[in-house]
Amino acid sequence: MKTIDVCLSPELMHLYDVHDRTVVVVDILRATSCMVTAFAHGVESITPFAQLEKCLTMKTKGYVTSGERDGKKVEGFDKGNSPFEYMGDQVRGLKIAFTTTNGTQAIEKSKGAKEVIIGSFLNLNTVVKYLLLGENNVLIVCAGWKGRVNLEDTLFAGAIVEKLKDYLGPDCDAPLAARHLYNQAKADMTQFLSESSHVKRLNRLNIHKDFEFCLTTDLYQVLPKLKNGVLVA
Ligand code: 3SL
Repeated sequence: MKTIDVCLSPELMHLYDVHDRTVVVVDILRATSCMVTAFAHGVESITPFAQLEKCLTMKTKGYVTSGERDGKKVEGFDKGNSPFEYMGDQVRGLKIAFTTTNGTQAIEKSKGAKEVIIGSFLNLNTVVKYLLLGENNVLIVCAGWKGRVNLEDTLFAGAIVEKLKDYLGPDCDAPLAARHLYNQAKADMTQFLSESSHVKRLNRLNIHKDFEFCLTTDLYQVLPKLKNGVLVA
């Protein structure tokens, strides 16, 4: 039986050997939800960066620069980190350079994996099917917030573990904890997450609609995958 594990924070990545695993990076609010939305609307590629400065230099190479720090669009960047900025005909064919507080950091830390794919509730079942048919053991890497655990990424991990429970065995207790949490939350995830730290943070920035959108399940069927450091659909 293949196995599944959950890394609850990128700070715990040193505990995991990923060279033979498929890693699913998740940052529900909002980086990986933006990436999935962007590919669903036809962007050509997204190059993730951990550092702002490096990301910004891509502007001179014809890239659209996207970025946030602490939830706010970065000065000098073309786009921020709202999924609504990645919809419609104007994003079709774009090459995007992207940096975020946690999501792109988690991608950076996952680069030693056999393969890296991008997950969100928006493409949940596409991710599940891919993991089911694939031959690798799985690690879900939750982006969290500045090294700390968050609820929304843990819930996504739990949803994957729940849906694959008959096919992938847990490697330790983190997948079990995530699964129990998801089962407790799934009837009303909006309510369950209402007191979570990042939802409060987004509310302070007046971006509650992003939160509700990012909890939409299976709106898109795209599967962003990292190839030579670049995400493609
Ligand atoms: O940390 C990240 O990667 C972002 O998704 C955070 S925020 O939702 O833009 O604040």
